[in-house]
Amino acid sequence: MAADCLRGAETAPREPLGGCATADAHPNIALIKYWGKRDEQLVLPWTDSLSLTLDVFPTTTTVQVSPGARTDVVILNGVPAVGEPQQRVVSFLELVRDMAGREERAVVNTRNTVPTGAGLASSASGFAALAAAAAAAYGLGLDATALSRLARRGSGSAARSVFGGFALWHAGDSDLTSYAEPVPAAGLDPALVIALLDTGSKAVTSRAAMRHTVETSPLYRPWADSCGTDLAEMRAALGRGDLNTVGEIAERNALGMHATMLAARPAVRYLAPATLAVLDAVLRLRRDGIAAYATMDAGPNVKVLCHRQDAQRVAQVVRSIASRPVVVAHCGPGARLRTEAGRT
Ligand code: 2P0
Repeated sequence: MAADCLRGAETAPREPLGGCATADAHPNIALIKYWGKRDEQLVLPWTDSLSLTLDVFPTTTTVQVSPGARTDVVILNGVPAVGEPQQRVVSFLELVRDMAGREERAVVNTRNTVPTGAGLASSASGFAALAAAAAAAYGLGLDATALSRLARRGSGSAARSVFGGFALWHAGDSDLTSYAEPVPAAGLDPALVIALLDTGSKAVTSRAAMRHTVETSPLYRPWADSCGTDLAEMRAALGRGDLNTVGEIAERNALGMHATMLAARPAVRYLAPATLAVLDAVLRLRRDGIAAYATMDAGPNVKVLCHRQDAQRVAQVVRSIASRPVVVAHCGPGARLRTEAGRT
């Protein structure tokens, strides 16, 4: 793995930066999934999860504190946000203001290069970037662990995007004990081939779907219990740089998560016919001796984990099956503050 990937997030300096800060963050894809909260308010999950932060689809967010303004303004890709997306950002700013003992409203300007709400982790990069920028703009001096806790409050998976490379989010049982940290992975530098089968917004948000799954699926508890074993085995495999075992565990964990949804009442089904066609192609690649393993999130898109040197071959096969765009991603960095932009 590139040394960059092991570096923690570059976080806010202790001195306030004069009320404006810009941060960049990347999405992460979970290899051991987070699916289900024990506490909705604090965003505490039932299970630990483990992810790989990517080097594609960054989010860049600027937070400008506006003394005298009566409301927060949220601009998403150049358009003022309204409704739930706006409310989530405003609630998050309230949290930051409470922590900072401040009251001024802010202008939040976000550029998201990942399709929003398509199961491609836009909320992970989005809230990791917002947490880093807002914490700096309001003068909070947070270390990487505290920043991960804060990002978690915006969106659970954002706790992991604070870090580059592989990150483990400890479920914990309180605000203090629920945060992510980097995980070493001896020499592993894999690729993730992303099949963009459908980049439209999903019909059911992951937040609503995971709540419904926890409440109604008889398979939820057995899957959550299996995550402990999956995590222990995956950490061991990462420690010895064993991509085959990492991939096998990631694939079974993702299929198990989707099984919990399919067994929910009524079922939640994110997987589409094209998803299954790519899963078949992944099986064929394995039969041909290529280490390729699939994972899917709250959407039909498939991410195929493989060795860096096999990525183009895998991408070619996936593209020919799906006739849809394919993006090859690698290990990416944690959330970073652009300090020079912050000194206003
Ligand atoms: C994950 N996903 O571990 C799992 C796998 C989707 C499937 O984290 O409610 O947007 O904001 O905490 O983080 C998507 O859930 O949910 C997610 P909230 P989030 O990546």
